Amino acid sequence: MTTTSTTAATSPVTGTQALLAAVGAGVRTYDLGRRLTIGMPQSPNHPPFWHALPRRHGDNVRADGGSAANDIITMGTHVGTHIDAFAHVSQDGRLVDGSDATVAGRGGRFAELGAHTIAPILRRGVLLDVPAALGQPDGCPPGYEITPQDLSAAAQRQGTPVRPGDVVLIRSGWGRLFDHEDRTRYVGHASGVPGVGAAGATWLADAGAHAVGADTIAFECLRPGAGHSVLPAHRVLLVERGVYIIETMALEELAADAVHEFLFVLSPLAIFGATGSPVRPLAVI
Ligand code: UVW
Repeated sequence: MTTTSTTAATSPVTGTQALLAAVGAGVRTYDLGRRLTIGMPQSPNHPPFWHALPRRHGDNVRADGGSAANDIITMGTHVGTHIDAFAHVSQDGRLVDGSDATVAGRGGRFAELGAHTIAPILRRGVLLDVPAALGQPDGCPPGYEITPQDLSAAAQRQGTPVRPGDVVLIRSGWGRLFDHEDRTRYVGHASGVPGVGAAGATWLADAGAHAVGADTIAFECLRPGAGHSVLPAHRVLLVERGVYIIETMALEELAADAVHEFLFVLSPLAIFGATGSPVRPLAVI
């Protein structure tokens, strides 16, 4: 196919060809989503993941010998790797747009702030490897509050400044515990969990992040014994600044390969009025 020089830069066909050429040339994709399994670590705030196979092969065998199995899942929308919609958190009865959260409902404000309103995300992604910046490759200590200085040091060390519109993923190193045989370790109620606090969240919002994510269950710093009772970064990001939060991400592979900048891809389920959506984000390089 030929294209004129005036249309080459903007033609959708040419753009598609360039993308296909890139795929053919071997782009690499990192899966940033956790596998969904019964009993996986999750917040006790949310209904657990459950998966059953009500119809098994052989239950209904067609005349030609074929049969189909099918399954059913139940889960909270904030279980496994997921994105928080702006409907998820209110402060003093107000949602991000200032509306009254107490009159919200599936036909009310959640119609405007639910998971279905999160547009598919295709943006520059930056991984801020905080343990690497701190010189603690095993990960941040339990309950450690990641400071704005830590975030800035990570960005500077890697040469990947955060730009307006970015998706910023924060590696704390805690993700290594997701598959630990003691499922309570990752949840970290007793030990605390590392993450940003209000100051780090403000730094991310000031940098212009469109969305932020982390390898932990609640994105933010959880103090030992405090559980999920106080979540200041959620207030800053979801209520005050309008920044989406992605939780329980798999970031170890990116960090192991020192991939700090990538194309970030995420498409939430368009669950009408939902406060969040399970997702399987990708990093493409
Ligand atoms: C947790 O599950 C702790 O986080 P969120 O409710 O914000 O999704």
